[in-house]
Amino acid sequence: NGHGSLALWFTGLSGAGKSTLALTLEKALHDRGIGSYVLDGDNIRHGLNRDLGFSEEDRKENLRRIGEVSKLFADAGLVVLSAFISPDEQDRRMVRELFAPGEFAEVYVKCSLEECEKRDPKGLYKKARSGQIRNFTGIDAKYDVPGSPELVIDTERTPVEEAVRLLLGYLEERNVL
Ligand code: GGZ
Repeated sequence: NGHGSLALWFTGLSGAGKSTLALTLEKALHDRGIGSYVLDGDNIRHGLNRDLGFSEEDRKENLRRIGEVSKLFADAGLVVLSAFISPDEQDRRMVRELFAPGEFAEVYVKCSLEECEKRDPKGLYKKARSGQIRNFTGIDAKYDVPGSPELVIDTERTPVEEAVRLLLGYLEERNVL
């Protein structure tokens, strides 16, 4: 691999810590002189994918486009850190298949629904429980737990600094660093 050219795909429930991990890793990579870029709901769903909602079909199209964009960033030599719920195992496989085997790794950001609901940083679980939001992942929309992710980070037990060390160790193993 040499350097760059890898997509790390973070999957997990809303509030599990995907974006936090990706953004903290991005800083650590920058400190090591490695170029990376974070894609998440905040920079994709308000722009490129503003036409998409949260039906199964829209989530699939959301992830298909993000997969293609992730590939472009990886081809440009960056470590791309894509942080999306990506609840459907088949959709995640579709994204994986866009990449060469050595260019993609799935990171399951593991956190119980109970804890995510307790964190509820944007108050969305509360709205989902009260019926103000429909099709909310974990409440009235499914999340397929990844069957064979390359990495699992349990954010209920692992502080973010330690999680970043694990991720850097993994990137070293994959000869990205
Ligand atoms: C799940 C939703 C929903 C519904 C709005 N279900 O924690 P957040 O707020 O900041 O991130 C979540 C984001 C999920 O978008 P993704 O593109 O990652 O989802 S997917 O991969 O399934 O396409 C959440 C917010 O959008 N959000 N409505 N109904 N999350």
